Formats: sequence, structure tokens, C-alpha cells
Amino acid sequence: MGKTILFCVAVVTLVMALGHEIRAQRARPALVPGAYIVKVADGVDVGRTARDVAQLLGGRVKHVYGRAFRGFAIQLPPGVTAADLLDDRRLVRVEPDITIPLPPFPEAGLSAGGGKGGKGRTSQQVPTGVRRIGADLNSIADIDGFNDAPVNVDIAILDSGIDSSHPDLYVAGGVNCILDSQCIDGSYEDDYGHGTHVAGIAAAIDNGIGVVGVAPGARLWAVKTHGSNGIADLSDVIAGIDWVADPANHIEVANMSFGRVAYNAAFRQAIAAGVSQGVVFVAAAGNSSEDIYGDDGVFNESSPNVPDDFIPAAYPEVAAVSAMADGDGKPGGSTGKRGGYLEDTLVSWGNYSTAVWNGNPVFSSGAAIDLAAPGSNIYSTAMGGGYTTFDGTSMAAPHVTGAVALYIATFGRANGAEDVVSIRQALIDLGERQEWWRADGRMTDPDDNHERLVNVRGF
Ligand SMILES: [Ca+2]
Ligand SMILES: [Ca+2]
Ligand SMILES: [Ca+2]
Ligand SMILES: [Ca+2]
Repeated sequence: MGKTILFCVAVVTLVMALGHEIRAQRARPALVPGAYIVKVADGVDVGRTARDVAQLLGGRVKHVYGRAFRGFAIQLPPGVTAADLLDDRRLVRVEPDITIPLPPFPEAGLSAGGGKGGKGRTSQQVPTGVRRIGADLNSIADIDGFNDAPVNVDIAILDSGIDSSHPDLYVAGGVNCILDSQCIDGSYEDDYGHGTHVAGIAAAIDNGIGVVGVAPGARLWAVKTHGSNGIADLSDVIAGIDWVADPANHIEVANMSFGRVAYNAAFRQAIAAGVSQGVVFVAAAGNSSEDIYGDDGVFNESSPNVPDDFIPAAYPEVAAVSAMADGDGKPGGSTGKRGGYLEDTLVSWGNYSTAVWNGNPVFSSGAAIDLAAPGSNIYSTAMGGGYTTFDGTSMAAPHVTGAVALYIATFGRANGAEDVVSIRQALIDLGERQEWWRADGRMTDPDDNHERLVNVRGF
């Protein structure tokens, strides 16, 4: 078993290295050997049950969840199995822990544009994506090179951490959910590069240097769920969501630029708990040219035996974001191809949506995808203090996260699930119709559901 898992991981890594940096989220579930995510029965003390079970089976408690659901994550020794857990009548659901990768990355500075920055940053550029969605015209964003009106919203970035000493990011704080069972101790500094780039797209400071984000200067909270290899255990991601869902941490919007094909009831339940606290969750649709519901086009609400949904993007509780190509920050498409992309069309490697589950709480012309956002040649903050350019739905999602932050700064936060749906629906309704992206109306959407481009001009 262990060998099989190692082999799968090796193959995935190879594909990632050969392909364009963003194309290999297709990775299928990789189990974390001996690790499980467990839900306990109502009326049973979660913490005590976790300790009891660990002592009984010789395991180690990885996390005890407070907000996400009544449960815990546990690492069991070799030879002890899920069946042993299910023998305990206090435990009502046992799921294997799995890994959730961030998209792989070339070294910062290898891709086109950008460069390391650091020197010669005498003037701030407004990145193409920020302009394409109209943030430069949004009065709350107030993009003018002066940091006199930072956006008053708390954004959680669940990712590889954030470079907290980057001069273009306001990192208000953070937690490490990898090393510590309660997400208290440990560094939330980025050691992979992904989280810092994502953070800058959402909220880089309007200070006259480097870049500016969609919601300039918003308070960034680094929820470190992914390690220096770009991979998380789902149990750690859920611990991060548990932190985000705690009202004491006053998070208003959370970005999840990761995912994989898998089934997991605990993951969805955790996100739903966060939504019920009024947190808007935004997720990357993925970069593997597949339906976020899988080939069957069906959201497998309760079918762990046929895991083909790309999670968390497939969950109706999140705003799933696909990627479009824009090289000039303007609509029209008249520039033809830029950097290998057909201007102002959906990217060819993005995940799509042919159908939507009837329980999806919003109505989108993109079916199960709420919105598209710029995801090609996106220039943003790099780990280590500079700037660099990356592609992916990972880069598209934080444009929407920033848009949610602007919306909340304008109209107020969500105080429950209904408000979250209202905010998602409002942003969908304000979106720029795909038919209008190019002057010639040409579209490359692989399905018949033409999601709109997030647009913050209108408020
Ligand atoms: Ca700046
Ligand atoms: Ca499916
Ligand atoms: Ca354009
Ligand atoms: Ca579509």
C-alpha cells in the first residue's frame, strides 16, 4: 500500500515538472497512511473521546475540531485500521485523511514578465487582472498609489503561508495548522511561494511600489495548511477552516486556491460550518481541463465509492472560480494571442461545469462555477520580497476573493449562510457576460454554460 502511494505521488510530480506549471491538479486521492478524520456522536465529549481513542489504539490526536464539526483527526499506528475505530460506538463517521496539493510552481522569476523585483521598484503597476475586473475604477479600492484608505476587511488565505515581511502586503496575523493541533504555535511564513502570490492578488497595498491588489491593503490572515512541498493533509486544511469559522477571528472571506478529485464529507461539512458563520469561501476550479463534477456531470453528494468531483470547488457552499486569459487589462480581445493565450477567452486548461446540482444556492450562467477571473500571466507578490508571474485558477480565485472583500467593505459582511449566498449572487449578477469579453463575441468555453467575469466596476 505504502509503495503504491509513493508511486502515484512520483508520477504526479513528474507530470507537474514536465507540463506547464499549472496543469497537474488532476492528482487522484493520495491517502495519508494510517490517518483518519472522525466524527463523534452527539452528546459525547469530543476532546475526551479523541484522547480515549488515541490511548486505546496507540494513536496520536492530530486535531480536535471545535467549529467545523464534532470530530477530530487521528494518526493510528501500523496495523490499526478504520474498522478498529468504527468498533467504538462513540464514533459515527470515519474517513481516510488525504493529501490536497497546491498547484506546482516553477521557481519564482522563471516565468514570463515579473522578475524578482526588489530593485528599481520606483513605481507601482496596476496588474492586468486588477484592471480587467475594474478594481482601478472602484471607489472603495481607491487605487491611486497612496495607502490612505486600506480596505477594512479580514481575508484568510488558506495556503502555504504568506511572506509577512513583504513590503506590499499587510499580514495582520496567521496560524500554522500543520505543526500544531490547535493552530496556535508554529510559523505561518510562506515556504513554497504560492500563498504569497495569491495574497498579493487579493490585497497588495496601494503604496506606490510593486503591485496593487483587488482589495488594497485588506488585512491578510495567513492560515498555513500547506507545507514547503505544496501539499497539505486534509485534516490540517479542516483545522484551518475550523479557525476561519471561529467568529472570534472575524474572517469575512477565505481563499482556497487548491483542490483535488476526491470525496470527503468532513471537508464539506467544515466549509458549511464556516458559511453558517458568515464566511464567504472562494475556491479555484482547478487546472486539469475537466468537469468539476467529474465525467458524470453529477455532484456526488453522498457517494464515496465514485470519487470524481474536484473538491472543494464542486461544493455548492463555495464560490468556484474558473480562469480566463487577459494580457492587456481591457476587454475586446482585439490583441489576438498574448503569451500563448487567445485574449479575453477562457483558458484551455481550466476546469469547467456542464451541469449544476439542484441544491446549489446561487444561479450562475456558468452552472456550478460562480465566476471566471483573470488567470493568465498574473503579476503579484513573491516570497522573499519581490514580484513574479504565475498562471492558474489559483490566481483567478483571489481576484474574486478581493472582489468579495470590496463588496463587503461597501455593503457589510455576511452574518450567516443566507448573506453568503446573497453576496455570491450579487457578484455573479454584476459579472461581465462572456459574450461581451471579446468584440467578436468569440468564446472558448468548453461547455454551454458561459460563466461571467467578476466585475467590481458596478459598486
Ligand atoms: Ca503596492
Ligand atoms: Ca461526479
Ligand atoms: Ca483583454
Ligand atoms: Ca463554462
